[in-house]
Amino acid sequence: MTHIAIDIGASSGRLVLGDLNGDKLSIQEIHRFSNSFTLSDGQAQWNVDKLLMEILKGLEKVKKLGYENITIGIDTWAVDYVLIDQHGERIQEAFCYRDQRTENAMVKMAEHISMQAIYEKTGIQLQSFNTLFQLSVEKPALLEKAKYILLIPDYLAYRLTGMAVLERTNASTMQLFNVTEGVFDDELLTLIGVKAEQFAPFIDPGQVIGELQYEQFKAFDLPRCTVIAVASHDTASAIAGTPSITENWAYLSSGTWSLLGVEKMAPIITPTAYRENYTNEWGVFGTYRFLINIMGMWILQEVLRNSNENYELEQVLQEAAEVEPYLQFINFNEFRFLKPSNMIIEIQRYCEETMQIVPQTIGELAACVFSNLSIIYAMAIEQLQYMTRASIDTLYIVGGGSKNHLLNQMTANMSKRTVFAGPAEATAIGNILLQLMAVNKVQSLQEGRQLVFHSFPVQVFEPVEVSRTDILARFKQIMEKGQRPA
Ligand code: ADP
Ligand code: LRH
Repeated sequence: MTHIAIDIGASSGRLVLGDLNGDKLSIQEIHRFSNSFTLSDGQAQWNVDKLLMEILKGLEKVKKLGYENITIGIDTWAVDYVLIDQHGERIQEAFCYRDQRTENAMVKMAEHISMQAIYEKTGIQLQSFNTLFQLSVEKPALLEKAKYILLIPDYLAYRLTGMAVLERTNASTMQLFNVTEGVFDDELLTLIGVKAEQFAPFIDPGQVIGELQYEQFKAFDLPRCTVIAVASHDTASAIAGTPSITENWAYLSSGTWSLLGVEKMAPIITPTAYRENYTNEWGVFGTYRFLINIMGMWILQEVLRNSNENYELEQVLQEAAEVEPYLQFINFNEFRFLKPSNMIIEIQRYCEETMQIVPQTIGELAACVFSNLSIIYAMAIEQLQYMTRASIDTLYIVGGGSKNHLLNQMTANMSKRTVFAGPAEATAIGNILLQLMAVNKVQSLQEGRQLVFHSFPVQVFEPVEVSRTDILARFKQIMEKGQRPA
């Protein structure tokens, strides 16, 4: 049996074949495609039909390679959803979490319930884009028509199998569950006018969702395909696929977002965690991901897009390395960076407003992004140590951003921690691990992580001395003047 991970992030998607040979796991990328939200009438939406088409194209390639019998698992970004009517049709296009419709949603909801009360119930960070807030601004007539509210990976699995499920790791990001009891919170559901029956039944990673419905896709030459529930939240898959073999570790899943945190067996819900906006997302096997969302490579992606040049990343990194770092201090977690109309202009405006040197060239802009991300990462590690009362010695960076050797070194320096970087495809690997566990080829998460460590190159970055105290002090000064976080 062959296992294929379908891993779709906000910037790209891929079908990856995983092959377990003895005590070595190898992966082969079969199909890759770009992804981004589109703006239609100013609304940011995902093209979910295109995503389904890319999955089918990828599965055709799998068949062409001679694989007749496969399992697949699907993971994507969290919080976004599709409304399905009683005929199984999509009621409207899927909104992207960056759409401006939720800009005032938290303020409006605060008229009925305090944000702290929501946090204490759910353990989930307060972000205007969480499903809770997205549903709160949805038109009531549309919500009433919805038989099912399906998160994106569940929706894609539904299109392939006809089976509606709510995969558990992604479910918590909706901010609709009581964190300790794991059941829907009635007060929150009532506030947004949604019923618990409008969500499909829970499914845990490792369980079978269903068989691919061949008759629906006759135009494609597809292999026999069982769809298995994996950790369908990409971040949950990434952390499952992190090669953490040391004690006292933190992770940084570095893609469009930077998700920095620790794995815990119980949630941490304290006034500090609330104030600093740390979340307790449900992970695999009863774990919690206690982490913070940091505006990660999104900033660089947008700088590159707005530059209108076709820069190679390697070239950008080289130019950034030649620029003096830590010349500007910017809190990229401010709301203004969630979806500015032009990221370059937004950065430059911020620098003008705060009377700092304005970055101009692509190298200067990238150095500015990496400098500040490394500071934000370092600060998050200190906060995590404080809140968990446990020391953190090592940072595992996974995801596409782990290929950024310049930022890896800056992060090691600023955090004064050893950084292990890679694999870049940890999310797809975590997805495959859950499939391997479903068929009993891997017995535990720990065994899976050992397997990843021994199978894929991991690069080590040791910290070197920088004027860290001064840099952190200057960043904190800027932060105090700043806007509310995203
Ligand atoms: P997502 O899953 O959110 O779409 P990925 O994990 O695919 O994100 O990571 C995408 C990011 O990885 C890019 O925005 C880029 O910054 C970074 N990246 C990819 N390849 C490289 C590379 N060769 N060097 C440095 N950074 C890279
Ligand atoms: C990363 C991610 C993250 C969520 C965000 C919406 O891709 O899933 O964990 O907070 O997208």
